[in-house]
Amino acid sequence: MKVNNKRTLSLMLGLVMGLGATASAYSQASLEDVMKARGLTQKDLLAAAKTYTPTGGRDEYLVFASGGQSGQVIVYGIPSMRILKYIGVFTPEPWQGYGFDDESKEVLKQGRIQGKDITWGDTHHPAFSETEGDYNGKYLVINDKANPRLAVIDLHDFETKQIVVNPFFKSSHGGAFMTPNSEYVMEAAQYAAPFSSDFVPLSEFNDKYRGGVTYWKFDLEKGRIQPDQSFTFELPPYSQDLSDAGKGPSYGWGFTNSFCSERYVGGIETGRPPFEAGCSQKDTDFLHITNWKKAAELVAAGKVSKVNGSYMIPMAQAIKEELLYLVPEPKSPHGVDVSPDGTHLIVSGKLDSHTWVYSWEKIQKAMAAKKFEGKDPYGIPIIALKDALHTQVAVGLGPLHTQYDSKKCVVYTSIYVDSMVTKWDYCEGKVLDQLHIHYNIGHLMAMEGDSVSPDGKYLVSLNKLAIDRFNPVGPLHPQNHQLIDISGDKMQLLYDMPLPLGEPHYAVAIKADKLKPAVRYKSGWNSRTDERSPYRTRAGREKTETVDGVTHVYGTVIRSHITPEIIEVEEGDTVSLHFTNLERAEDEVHGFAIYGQSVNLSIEPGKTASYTFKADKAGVYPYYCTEFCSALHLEMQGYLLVKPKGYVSKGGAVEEGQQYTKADYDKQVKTNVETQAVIDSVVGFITSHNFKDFPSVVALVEDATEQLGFAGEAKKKAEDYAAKGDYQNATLWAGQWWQYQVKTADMGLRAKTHLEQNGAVKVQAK
Ligand code: CUK
Ligand code: CUA
Repeated sequence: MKVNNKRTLSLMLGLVMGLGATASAYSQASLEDVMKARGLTQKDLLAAAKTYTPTGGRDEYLVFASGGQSGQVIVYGIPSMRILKYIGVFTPEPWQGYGFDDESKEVLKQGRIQGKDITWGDTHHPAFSETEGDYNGKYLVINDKANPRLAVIDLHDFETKQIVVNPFFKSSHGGAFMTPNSEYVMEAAQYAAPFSSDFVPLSEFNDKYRGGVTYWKFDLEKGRIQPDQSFTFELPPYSQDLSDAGKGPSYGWGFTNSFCSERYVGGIETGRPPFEAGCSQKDTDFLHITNWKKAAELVAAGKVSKVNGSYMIPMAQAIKEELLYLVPEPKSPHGVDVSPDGTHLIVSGKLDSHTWVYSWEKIQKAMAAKKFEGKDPYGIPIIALKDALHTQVAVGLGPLHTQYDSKKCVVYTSIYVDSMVTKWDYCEGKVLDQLHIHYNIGHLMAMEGDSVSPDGKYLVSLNKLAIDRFNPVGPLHPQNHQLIDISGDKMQLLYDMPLPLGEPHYAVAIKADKLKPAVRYKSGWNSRTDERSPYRTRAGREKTETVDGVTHVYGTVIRSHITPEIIEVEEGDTVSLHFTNLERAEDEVHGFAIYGQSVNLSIEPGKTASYTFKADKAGVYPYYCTEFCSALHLEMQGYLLVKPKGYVSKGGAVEEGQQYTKADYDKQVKTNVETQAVIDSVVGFITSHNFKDFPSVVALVEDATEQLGFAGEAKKKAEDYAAKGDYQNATLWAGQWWQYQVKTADMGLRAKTHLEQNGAVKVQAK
């Protein structure tokens, strides 16, 4: 340990004297040499220059992408395509402690289906909360297709706060889609099923199986879905697919696609033609148009009944109240995308080579005139195609989804079968450009593309296959997100990003400066409920308390110790550990893991995280911090001692490994005095510069000052023991005093380096 001390100190001194700032040895090779050696073209170089982000640089946009089968959300930057975070949503994720601490287990518990834990999700469509049709940067909602659920992520800390389960559906794909003021989140069913959880034979498919679209009430203030104010439209057993909410003139309405309006039920094993044959017979399927605004008024007026404990509008009522209409749409449609001004809708049929542009004005006229071509088998009025269509454009084979540019009338459609993006003009109905991608594009996504004011600039192609794009890693290939520059007339492919997680379905991108994520929590915070935790513990108030047979440990973590360090319980006890991170410093997270338990806590500054378990076997269980948080991180440890029932202590104190003398104490004090000189010189440097102009340096200085305060407390203890001649305790406390000095110096040096590298200037000494 003494050797270690010296090394750390000399390193610090070196840094102070500027020895650590070595001149960067740039490669002597010229750009031409590198291009030649790596076989790069001018075009490659241009693409690289458009995406390359130097160290410390930030991205202009942040993307929130569905993590597909991982049940997570992936956050990355544009144009760098650097991955910043995987957010645990429907699936436990140990790094974040998600699904391991008591607090987040409560969130996952909300997502139980018929009492069963579901520990994964098939995430498809993320949506930002909106204000007047623009992303407000507050919340993100995403669906789970496999189990019809939605999750709410707070963008203040990028954590999942809520999961809701659809009270009617057995799967859901057409969510999440936000209405323009986040009034509601749309979630449409996919595979028709009975609304009850009962067995219903397929022979009753037409009568008892149902589709639907749920409008989940969203409270933008609280950032939570309110199930008790949400309502569902009962829809025919057509397989509802994607949705989109109207805006501008179409505000108050929602649009939902469907496929398999043939209502075909397969049965390949009994010789019946498969689903795929029966579901693609008709030339058209149905676009469902629902009036959520009027429906909400009916709910508020008490005119809608509850089924399964939730408001449900039966088809007959929706027809009678003029809330529900159908319009034919191209064969096996997939995406429905409302234009930013809300005047047009673009629908693509996977089995048609055209995109169909609908005019909301025409649709409204037909509705007002009650001009219908007939009714579907459930009595829903059908508006004739000619009374709704603006134009059809041949864009390529297998069009899926459409994104709107910032330029008026310009859109981009993903072409699945032909593996390309078609840029076209929906006002004029003509193709403008086409770009091949690799391979089989699904969704595509433009910057702020779902808002009323898209930014254009970049497009991401979310591909279904990667095939030969990357180094082979076995039969399961990474996914491929391709970045495309759409700022010019011609689209330019810039970058391939492999994502080794789940299938990319949809993604949304927001201007990075709209997000204002926190650096720390308010002290003692339950981050999942966003309330002060009842287990919040302040420095010096750590305690153990048994309430109703549960041993509660109110602990704290701060560099570099866990309080308490020894926990003693008896075999069979239920133990509930609660740790509050006392740090205020940015990025000073502590973890917590314990032998023989499936737990990792991620305790960010200010957070209180808990872990409750039964200590069912006597034994010794070491625990430790799982984040390399400081030079003394490895020493951030402790023991849980589970004593056998009825164990009687034989007495005796904790054994001392090493005995210390006055000489040891004096030596430690000498080190501390030298370290203080280092600290003073760093402080001198910082205070003689305009450090207050650098917010991150101000934060570091605050942290350093706090650590130095702790050093002072330890110094006092050391000196008191020395005065009493107790050199054992005096030396140990002097060591602790030095630990706090090291942390202070660490912060101080980081601040000094930042000032040096960012052009801080000398100021007049006061
Ligand atoms: S989806 Cu269209 S390609 Cu929106 Cu679930 Cu995957
Ligand atoms: Cu805290 Cu390592």
